[in-house]
Amino acid sequence: MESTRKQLIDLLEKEKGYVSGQQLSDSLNISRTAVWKHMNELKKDGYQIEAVRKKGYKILSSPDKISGNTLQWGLETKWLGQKLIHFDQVESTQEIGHQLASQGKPHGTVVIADAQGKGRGRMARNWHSPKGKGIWMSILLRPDLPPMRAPQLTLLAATVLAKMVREKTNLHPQIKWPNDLLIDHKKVSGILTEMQAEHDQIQYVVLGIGMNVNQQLNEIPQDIRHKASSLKIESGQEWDIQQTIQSILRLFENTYDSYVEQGFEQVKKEWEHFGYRIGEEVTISTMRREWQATLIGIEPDGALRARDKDGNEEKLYSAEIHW
Ligand code: BT5
Repeated sequence: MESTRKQLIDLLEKEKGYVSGQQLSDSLNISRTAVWKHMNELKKDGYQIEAVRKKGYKILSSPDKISGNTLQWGLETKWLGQKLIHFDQVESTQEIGHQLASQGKPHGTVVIADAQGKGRGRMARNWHSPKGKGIWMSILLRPDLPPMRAPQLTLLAATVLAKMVREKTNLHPQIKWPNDLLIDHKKVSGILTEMQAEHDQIQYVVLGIGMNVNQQLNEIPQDIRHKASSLKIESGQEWDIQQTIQSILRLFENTYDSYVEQGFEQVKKEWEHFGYRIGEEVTISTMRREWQATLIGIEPDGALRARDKDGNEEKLYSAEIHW
């Protein structure tokens, strides 16, 4: 169901001139007072609206900054992001995700921040999250799955990001196992899946997505400039962050729903389509060792299969790939 405010914005944006309060109230089947109240809410969220007696309302400009409301108005999802919390600045949306989970917030709750002070990657690595330049968001999921299937959610999220980029550009996104989205060999996005489990059941998952969107090259920290990039750098154009978030959430919901209904097989196929260096020789390292191997693909459970030069095959659940 589209929200009334979203419909109001659509009506006002369709008309180049003024739309009378009566016309809006007729089209939306709400009272004139309700129209007026909605207008005030829109103004609070940064819309500049002109109201002229006997003519009606007109949008002068849309907000240049996102908010929980503006994000939700264009959201075409059934459950994902129906509860959505937006912050200007947090330490890490992952932390907030865990807090919300322990407060019992529902499956599909989304936390988004314009900036993170202590964005984190895997193994307590740092994730650079400058203000207004990217998507820093965490999704709270309560899947009815055993803990061993949690890594599949990371792979699922990576295919969603790759599909979003493919949908909107001519670029060729690739996924480096397990959690990096690359464009032209550079990391544009990373995923961090953290889970709380008890017995043989996942209690909840906080799935973090960090995506560099509008950074220019000089806005990427120097120490990672050789291996990191943004959608803007790769596509040569500025992106609408709000629409990009909405597209990711829509694709995520669709992909997740079919994963729950039909299992991992389709995600596996999509992942392998985008898989980076599959069939090629790479260097793999774990805490204990480093070796050369050919990447074969992913297993039905999401593990990476690799073959060393003696022909021994191994399933990997956690490792770093280098080349
Ligand atoms: C990841 O870790 O790639 C997972 C990143 C998840 C970030 C999201 S943002 C929303 C949510 N809230 C959080 O606090 N985190 C999640 P990993 O594979 O360990 O990669 C980390 C490494 O990527 C760092 O050690 C750097 O080398 C590099 N890196 C840091 N910031 C980057 C950036 N903005 N873009 C590309 N690479 C980056």
